[in-house]
Amino acid sequence: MLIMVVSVVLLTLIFRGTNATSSELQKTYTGWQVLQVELKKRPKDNKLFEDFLDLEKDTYSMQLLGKNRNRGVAEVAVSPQTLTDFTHFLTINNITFTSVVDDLGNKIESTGASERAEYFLNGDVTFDRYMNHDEIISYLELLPRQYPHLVKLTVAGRSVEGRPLHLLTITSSHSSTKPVIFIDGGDNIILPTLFLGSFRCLYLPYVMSFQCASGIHAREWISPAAALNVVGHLLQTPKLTRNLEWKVMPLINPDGYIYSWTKDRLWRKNRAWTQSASCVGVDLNRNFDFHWGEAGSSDRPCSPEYIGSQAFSEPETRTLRDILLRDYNRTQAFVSIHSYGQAILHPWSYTTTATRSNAGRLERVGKDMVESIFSGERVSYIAGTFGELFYTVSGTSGDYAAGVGEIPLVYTLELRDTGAAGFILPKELIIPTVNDAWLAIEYLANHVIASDLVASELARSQKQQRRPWLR
Ligand code: 0X9
Ligand code: ZN
Repeated sequence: MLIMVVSVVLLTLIFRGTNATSSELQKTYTGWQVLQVELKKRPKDNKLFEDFLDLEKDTYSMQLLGKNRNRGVAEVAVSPQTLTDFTHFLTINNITFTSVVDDLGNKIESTGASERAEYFLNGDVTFDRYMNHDEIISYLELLPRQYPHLVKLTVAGRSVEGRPLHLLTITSSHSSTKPVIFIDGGDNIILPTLFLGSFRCLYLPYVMSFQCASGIHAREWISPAAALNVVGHLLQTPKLTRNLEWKVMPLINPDGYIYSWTKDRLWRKNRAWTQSASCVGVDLNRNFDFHWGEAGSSDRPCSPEYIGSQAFSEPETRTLRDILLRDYNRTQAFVSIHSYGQAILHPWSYTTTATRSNAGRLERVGKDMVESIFSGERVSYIAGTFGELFYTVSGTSGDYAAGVGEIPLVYTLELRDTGAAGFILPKELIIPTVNDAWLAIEYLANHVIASDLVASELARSQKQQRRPWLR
């Protein structure tokens, strides 16, 4: 019996192993075009176009790269075999389009190949080109040795293929004391205690947390680069590490990132096996348990926006969830970094009809972040909700952080560009683009620090009293 079980396990592993390597030649995109398609003002007038895309949601013949309601365009990559059908469909339906990339394969080869690592950086960092997975990890691993008092590196979980999911905790405030008012206990509280009416006013090692997650979508190579640049700046900005504890997950989807480097430059999802024998991967940004499986997501495993077999079916999203909820009572901000679209987005993404209770503040601070980017880099971003500006999507990390984590300041950064290069952002734009992210995050961090600590902490302790299980 034991021998039978062992053989079945071995056979499965061998099958999976060969399936994962030999059957997957590199996807070249030779002859694929990227078309920019004009969207109609009223969403319902785009139904025909959306239905067409939906039929082709298996990525073999077409892929929606981006859709921007605000600018009124969508970018679609189309295979040579489908091009005639698609352009015919657009023409007979009076939908205007232009070709923005005439051979995607060429573009990936010419810009993509030269952007890849020529040398292996041993623990160093560069923004002159994109860093591969191993380079990113060796940089992360050196940080706690170089900055032992500031940086802690932990493995917060494992990806589907077993790779470590790294979490950086950056703060210098381990021993600093800050005033906090709270009602009733909490296990991070130490003496001395002063009684103030019905409140106990404590001096305790307490610092607000700022969380940052990137690399959730494999093909958005600028995203982990932006997070590493933020880390680099933080290490040189004592004010921000003294007053905040930073939790940064620079590469949530390492399996997908590697796959995008080696097999398919436009790969978006993780590398989980699905119910479908031929389709791999769950869109991690559709797998969170908040309005899971609603608008803008798909229950078909071949779709790039596949939601997974159930909410939090993936180890990568479970890991991020646990980090989000662990610091529930003191996390002020959560930022997820994506590309592309040049936008600073706040919840909700799953709907355009509901408004979050602190929408006014989110909108104001979002606009200030846009201004901060413009004054530093002279490049225009837009601010608003994802649902309004782009399209509705559900099961995202941002909506979960806001809806379940109840984190006050939640933003998704969609970095450069607006579609001409899209995910294949040339290496010359890495430095200015990661600086956009830093300018926005630096502004937000200063805003968190300047906000009324006592008032916000009082509100959160009351909330925690109501929901003690969310500690
Ligand atoms: O569709 C997505 O998952 C994100 N856009 S992307 O082009 N990078 O794929 C945006 C999600 C926006 N919402 C939140 N994270 N809240
Ligand atoms: Zn993304």
